[in-house]
Amino acid sequence: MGADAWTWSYEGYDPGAERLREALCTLGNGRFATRGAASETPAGPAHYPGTYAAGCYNRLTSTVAGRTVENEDLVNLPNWLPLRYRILPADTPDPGPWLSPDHPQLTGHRRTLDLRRGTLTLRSVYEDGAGRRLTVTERRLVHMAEPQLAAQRLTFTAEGWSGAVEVVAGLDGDVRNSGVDRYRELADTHLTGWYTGIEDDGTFWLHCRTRTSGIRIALAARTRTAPRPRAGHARLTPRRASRTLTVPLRPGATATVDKTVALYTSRDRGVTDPLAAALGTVRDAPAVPRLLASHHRGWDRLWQQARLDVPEEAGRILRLHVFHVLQALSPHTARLDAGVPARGLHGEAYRGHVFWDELFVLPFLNLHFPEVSRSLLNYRHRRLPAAREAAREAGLAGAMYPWQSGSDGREETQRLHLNPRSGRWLPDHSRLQHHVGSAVAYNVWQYWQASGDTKFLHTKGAEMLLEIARFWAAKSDWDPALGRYRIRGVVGPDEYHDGYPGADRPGLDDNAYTNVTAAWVLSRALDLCRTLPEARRQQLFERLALAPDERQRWDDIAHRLHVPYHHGLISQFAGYGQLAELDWAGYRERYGDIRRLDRILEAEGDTVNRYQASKQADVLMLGYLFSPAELSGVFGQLGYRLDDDIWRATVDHYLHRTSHGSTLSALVHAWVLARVRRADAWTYCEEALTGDVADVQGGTTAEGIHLGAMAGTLDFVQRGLTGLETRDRALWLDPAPLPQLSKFGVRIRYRRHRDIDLRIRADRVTIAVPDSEHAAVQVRLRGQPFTVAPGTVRRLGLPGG
Ligand code: IFM
Repeated sequence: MGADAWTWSYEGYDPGAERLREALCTLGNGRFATRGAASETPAGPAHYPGTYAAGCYNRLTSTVAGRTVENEDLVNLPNWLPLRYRILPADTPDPGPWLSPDHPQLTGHRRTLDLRRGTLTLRSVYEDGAGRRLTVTERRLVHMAEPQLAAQRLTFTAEGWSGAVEVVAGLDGDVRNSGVDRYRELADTHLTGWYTGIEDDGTFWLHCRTRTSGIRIALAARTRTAPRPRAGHARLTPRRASRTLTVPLRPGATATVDKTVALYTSRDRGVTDPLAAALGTVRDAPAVPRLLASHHRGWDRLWQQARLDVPEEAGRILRLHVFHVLQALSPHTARLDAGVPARGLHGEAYRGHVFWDELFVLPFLNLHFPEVSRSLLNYRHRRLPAAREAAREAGLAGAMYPWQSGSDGREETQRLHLNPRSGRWLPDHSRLQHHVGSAVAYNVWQYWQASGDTKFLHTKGAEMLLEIARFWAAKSDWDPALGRYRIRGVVGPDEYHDGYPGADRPGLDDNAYTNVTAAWVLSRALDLCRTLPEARRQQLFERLALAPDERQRWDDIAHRLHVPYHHGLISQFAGYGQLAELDWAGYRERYGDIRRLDRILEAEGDTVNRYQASKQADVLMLGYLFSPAELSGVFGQLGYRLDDDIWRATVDHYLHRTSHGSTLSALVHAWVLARVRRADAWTYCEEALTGDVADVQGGTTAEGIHLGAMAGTLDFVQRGLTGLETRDRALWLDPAPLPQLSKFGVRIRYRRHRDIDLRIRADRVTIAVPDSEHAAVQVRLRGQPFTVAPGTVRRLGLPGG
């Protein structure tokens, strides 16, 4: 792997690593993205050239384990990459073989992602036994300024022969969603109604639609060559369109083939005829060199807004994370109706669904691209009616957001999931992770605090927050024996435990994370009710039929929800302390990798429900969401003591009982340990950083990056290590740099101030606020107040540092 600070490269061709590299070399612009697959070959065991447009889903029915199941997937769209080529030597009538990285004539291969400019370059060298050498370089982009466009430039160089290259540029609609092996028993053909064509000017195109959601999709491609082609013809089949070009080539000279593609769907705003739009856009598109220049400028603007200066390897990986987060969620996303797909637009794992992972993503975006955060919250707001309906069907009030969300906000979580280790299809109760609602509420609040967008908070934000609070109130039952409210029958962030051993109903009672965040949501909802302007308050209360006694009940619950403890530490859920201890050392010795302990135990005929064993941070998530002061405040409000000793004991307990079967886990542990056990934080930080680049979860990155963990690592630097909070109209800072990450800088946008530079050194903080007409920025450094006027820089020693 190359070591330049702004490039990410892979030397040599390795079919076994190809799918992982494809995911990590994906190019996208927040509207659509395409995996970094070779353009010479269709999908096969080594290659999976997927293209996905944000929010473009389709639903199919399948039969698995004798049951009919419905699944909605982010659709793999027609492949626009195909570019095949072969040598036509002048001295023989026989064409050479079609070349690709899989061909034995390949003698060199390098794939380079240029993060600064947003391009992928694939360089392949082929040599035949007769001394002919062909070097092919493909530079590829998915345009960051013209989000319907993508382009490829192939450059050919001949050595030891002359003649021509024959190039076939294609659009391939014969694709399926077959990128995830575990889903192979599920229906995967989402496209239908294909037709293709070619225009007089040589532009060829493909049109199709999704089977049940009826989204129309059109791609149009234009080719240009230099020198001019000697010959050319088109080939159309119902599902494929291509153009073959023969381009002369002399030794030492180069020939180029440019392919520019426009992609539209009927979901695009202002588009009634995607094909007409694609044809018009590709016809008017500038030549590839100019497209490259405007694409670079598009990326330049983004890098200005998301600047993160972290030295060395950690900085290089974090830059890759910024790159992928912005390819999945960019300012273009702000114009769409789309949520945060857990695996980016980079693969088909989790079917492109939207989980609670936005909890790890929006806090990063809030401080750079608040308009993107707002649009992602709008995605949730548009689905508020569906969340209300789900609550109603469950016999509850308020809004019950789905654990997995797709096109219309209904619950998309599968009823059955496959344990690949045992081959058994098992009931899936993960839909009981109702804490996703608290994540939406938390993001509403965080977004408002960082952006100052009171209009949003008082309208859509308030509706969501109040309805989620209402759901928690409806879900809380008074237990007279305990003298507390309880929330029963849920699954917490640790997805291992989905019920009590031997119980006849799924779900657990009083998951501490769920209850504490529910109390927090209820309190913020009440704060909002108190501070809304009178007219708006009346209007909202009337619309939601929110009576004073309901608010009183919220207040009561927010003070009296149960949080279970055992042995003086916070229990993950009621009864957790009675579960058996697992023989961690024995399982590690026997299996090596025990990240998916649930699958191992199930395959052994046992169940993880019997053990004090978590897949990922659960109780410790509380230390991720809340600063120590805020967390002990919420516990205090609930009538519990949470001091440093209890928190430390709690952290230690779960640290030794977590298998980290999710990429989110290492991130949360790094964040929490940075405050509690600094010496141990770096191990988790490294694991979080390398989660995708080293494919820590053993093969999952090939199916899509882990967007929550990637964005979370950025936020770890931005908020975790700086202790940055945006509350009470001030920037609160409480830096906790790690010895291995003690010097860094971030550029943030805070309310009206753009480009605030924040630099941390082990013993001091520097804050630079660019000149503007806005008021000075209020800063509280470890509680001490400072102001930083626009156009000034303040260097502050760390109090108590
Ligand atoms: O939301 C996560 C969950 O916390 C762990 N399993 C994967 C989901 C999607 O990323």
